[in-house]
Amino acid sequence: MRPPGLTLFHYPGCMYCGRVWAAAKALGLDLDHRNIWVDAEAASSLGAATGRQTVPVLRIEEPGQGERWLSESADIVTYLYATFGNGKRPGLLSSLNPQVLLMVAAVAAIAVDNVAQPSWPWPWLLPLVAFGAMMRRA
Ligand SMILES: N[C@@H](CCC(=O)N[C@@H](CS)C(=O)NCC(=O)O)C(=O)O
Repeated sequence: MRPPGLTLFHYPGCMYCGRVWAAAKALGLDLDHRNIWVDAEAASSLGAATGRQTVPVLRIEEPGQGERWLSESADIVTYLYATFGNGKRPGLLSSLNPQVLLMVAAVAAIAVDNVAQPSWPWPWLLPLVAFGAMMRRA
């Protein structure tokens, strides 16, 4: 379902946006979204509201209450679960900080690479898979 009044400001390849997309998918939300790389009007309203071009940012428009701009992927995920979760809790992909996830995957790859000394660098698929998971719908 498309929740009325919510718009996600994002751009492609943004790891932190991937975290929000993962939460939205888990909750069955089809968030309205604006890519600030191609939508100059979105970029300028984001800049005017937050003073930055950092994404993700969720614009929340509530009838009679104006609009609110929610930055920080973790806060957006918390808001989505609190509003639409019906008691559900965020899954691993949306709870983990993407940079931590990538670092853990890279350390695991180095460890496997050192221990198993494989002839083909398959352990490096780990960070690639982690990165791909975060980029979904980015
Ligand atoms: N702590 C923020 C980090 C957001 C962040 O670093 N976003 C990157 C893209 S993934 C960004 O917009 N960088 C460009 C900028 O800050 O101008 C969050 O969790 O939302």
